[in-house]
Amino acid sequence: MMNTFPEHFLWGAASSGPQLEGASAVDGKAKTVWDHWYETEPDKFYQQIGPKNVSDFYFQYKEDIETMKELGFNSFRTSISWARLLPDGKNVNEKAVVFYRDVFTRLIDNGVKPIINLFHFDMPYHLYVKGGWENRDIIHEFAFYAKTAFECFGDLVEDWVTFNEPIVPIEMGYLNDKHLPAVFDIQRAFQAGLHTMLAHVYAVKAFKENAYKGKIGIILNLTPSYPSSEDPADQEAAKWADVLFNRSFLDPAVHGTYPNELKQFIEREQIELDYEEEDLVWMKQYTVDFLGVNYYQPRRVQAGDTDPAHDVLQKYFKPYQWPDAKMNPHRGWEIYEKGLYDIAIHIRDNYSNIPWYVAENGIGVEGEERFIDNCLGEVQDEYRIVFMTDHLRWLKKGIDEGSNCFGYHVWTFIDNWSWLNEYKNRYGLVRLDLETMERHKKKSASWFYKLAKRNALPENW
Ligand code: BGP
Repeated sequence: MMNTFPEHFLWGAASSGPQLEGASAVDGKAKTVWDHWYETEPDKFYQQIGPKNVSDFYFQYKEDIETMKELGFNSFRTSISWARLLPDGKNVNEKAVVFYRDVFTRLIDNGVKPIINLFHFDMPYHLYVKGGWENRDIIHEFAFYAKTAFECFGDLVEDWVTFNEPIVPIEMGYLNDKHLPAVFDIQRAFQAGLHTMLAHVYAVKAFKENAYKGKIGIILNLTPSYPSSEDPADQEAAKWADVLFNRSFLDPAVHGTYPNELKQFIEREQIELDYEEEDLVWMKQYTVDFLGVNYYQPRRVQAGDTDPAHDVLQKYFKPYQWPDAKMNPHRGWEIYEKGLYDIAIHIRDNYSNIPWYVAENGIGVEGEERFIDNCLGEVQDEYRIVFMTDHLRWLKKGIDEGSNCFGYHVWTFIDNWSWLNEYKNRYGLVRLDLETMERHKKKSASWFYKLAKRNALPENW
């Protein structure tokens, strides 16, 4: 049928340990960089809400998993907390094993396939103080953690992800002040980025060499780069934005090599990178089985400045505000549904049509209590339904034209804590009452149920 998705299409939501679990100082979990940052600079956090007791999944997961079933989910992605599973980096925390095993077992028993990610921005603090991604030791620390997770949960989990948006801690921490270490240093950014990629490669190697069952992939935030005009200088700018922000992780993960343009950039900017020859051998050999793509917004760019004041990237491209852009004013992100189709076709044509899924797509809205219907007591989030429908239409077109997409996950299930905005913008299909930690389904929850159960867009319901 025209608006029906492929058989066994995955429907569900994405979240992460640090944004959903809470209990950040409970049952032996060690501190992450976020716990540390909040302890030292709480003013940096919106309304001073820190990571400690977010969304309460650690205590309410049994009921929450029942709710997932009521929403029609057949899959759910979250992450294991490295600092919970291996508080000192070496010894397994049995309480974490019990918790995660029960979560995964209940998901499976409720017909919800767990897709389990190993890293969602939550570096253990004891590793951060040793240099975090800048210290080569992190590669082996991460591979050890990955192997521990495969050993502890490999009988339950068959769909593994190494990283969510590995570029974000680099971009936001080494070229911005939104994640720690909050510096602007292109040399450090590239070294940390290379170590992140190698940590991924050595984790995939551990997975394949030990022949664990299932598949392993990576989740990237692919932002298609659109030039502001036909002018060759603007076109060139879009190419650089794509090389730096998409291909820097996409090419090595899928093709096993870095793009030549990235090597040119490194030479031109005189960036010195430490690595070992065999790293590149393993990178070539241990590519991913599948890709997750987080898509919220496109990147619009124009030609850069010849002599930028301090931001070296501005030589290559500058942001461009398209006057016709439809914006989500709460997040300041452009809404451009066709971007999802462009991604689908790009993966089909340039990335061997590798199996992929939409691992995050959603809309964050401030002040959602405005939309609570007094009789129903339910947030009437029509805008979220429209947002998902419009993106799904473009996704469907990409699938119809042969792109190998196997699922769609909305960000998110229950309103989550966010890195930069805490609970300012709400993304969930289910509303979280911050006072009581009670959950209330929004209108989009019953809409999502129909979508998932009929495996089709609304015209076929
Ligand atoms: C993605 C992250 C998520 C989530 C989402 C929404 O980039 O993977 O962790 O936070 O963005 O963004 P935000 O919370 O900043 O509004």
